[in-house]
Amino acid sequence: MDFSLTDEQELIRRTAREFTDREIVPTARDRSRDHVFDLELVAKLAAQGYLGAIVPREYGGAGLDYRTYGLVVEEVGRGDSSIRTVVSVQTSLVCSVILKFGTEEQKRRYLPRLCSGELLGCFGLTEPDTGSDAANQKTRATKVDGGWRINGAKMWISLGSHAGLALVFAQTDPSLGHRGTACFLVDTDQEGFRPTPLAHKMGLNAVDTSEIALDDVWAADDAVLGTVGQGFKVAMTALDSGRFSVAAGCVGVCQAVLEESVAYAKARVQFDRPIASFQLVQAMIAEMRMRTDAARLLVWRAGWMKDQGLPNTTETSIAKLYASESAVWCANEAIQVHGGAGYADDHPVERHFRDVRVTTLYEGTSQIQKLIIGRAETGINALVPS
Ligand code: COS
Repeated sequence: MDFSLTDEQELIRRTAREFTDREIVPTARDRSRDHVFDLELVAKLAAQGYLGAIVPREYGGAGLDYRTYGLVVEEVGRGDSSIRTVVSVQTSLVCSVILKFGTEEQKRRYLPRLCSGELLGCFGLTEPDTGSDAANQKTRATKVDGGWRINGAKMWISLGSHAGLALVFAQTDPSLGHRGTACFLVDTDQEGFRPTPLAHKMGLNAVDTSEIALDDVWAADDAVLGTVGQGFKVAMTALDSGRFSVAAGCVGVCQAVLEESVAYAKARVQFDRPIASFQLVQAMIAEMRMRTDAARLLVWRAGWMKDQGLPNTTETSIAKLYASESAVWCANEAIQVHGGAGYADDHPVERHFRDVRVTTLYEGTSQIQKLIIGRAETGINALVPS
């Protein structure tokens, strides 16, 4: 693997860095304070080509490879994990699987509008009683003339109240287990699709997270993504891309809190010296730097493997596990460097800490990532009773 970036990658990275510093960072505190999901900012992300970045140009995307997509996501994540979540959901959880499993007609109908930001998408897998055990969908899809009726509920759905298109995973035949699951491309503009934004989250205040009631929701036969029975595979494929994107965003958080900590430690004077001159402060900064570098290299490896077309589920889980745990660790440590000042939102480290906490939970908890990695190493599925 070549660690150097091409001139084009350097340019895309620098452009994303400048965009983040100009459009995202200055408003991040207020959007978090006021719980504002800024749709104008989302339109700017789309104009930059960051929604659907990996979608080929013929479908309206930017046609980036995964390594380059990861650079963009890192930069956006350095500014604001709420806004990075929009990029990750739209690009990885929604566009990537329409691209992979969609019919030509489905791709032409949805991808250009998703990439342009005209349409937002959401990913309806998690349910009130179905989290890690994603194969155990309680939402039911019943076959009727010309299509399907879907009943159930979804939980913790990013963009759920703003999406015009929802990928809804539902069980069509419980006797088939995960092989009975289907993924439906659901038009949210119907009475039975009822999202409610979740209030009182710890972080990610500047992006919508909703629960969704599904009451006789309609999906026509041609709204099945992939085949009936292929839904679980669609979900896992989406998560292979989504976990990569979360990991890249977490590298951005590591970088942000490292930079904030260094700047603060050099400016803050105690005992007549900048606190950056104290060995115990330097030890914290050194470990933050080490984790940031290691997380970034794991993300680059996973991206490189995706671009080579190599199997990469394990390496993606390793990147997601390490980058998310490191981002939580680094953000916590950055607050320690800031002392009392880090406990209020005058400094971004407070927001990064609250926002990044969810990354060891969503798109597969750290425990699930360990089971995926452990299974790959041992050949034993710890989730199946022996
Ligand atoms: N890509 C494509 N297919 C995959 C896959 C992947 N990464 N991982 C598994 N599959 C397929 C398997 O090949 C298998 O296919 P067959 O039906 O042909 O046999 C099927 O999916 C079932 O796989 P497996 O037996 O590994 O499923 P498990 O029920 O053991 O579940 C875990 C595996 C735990 C890894 C999965 O349920 C999971 O990721 N859970 C966490 C869910 C999650 O991240 N939720 C957050 C939602 S977004 S906020």
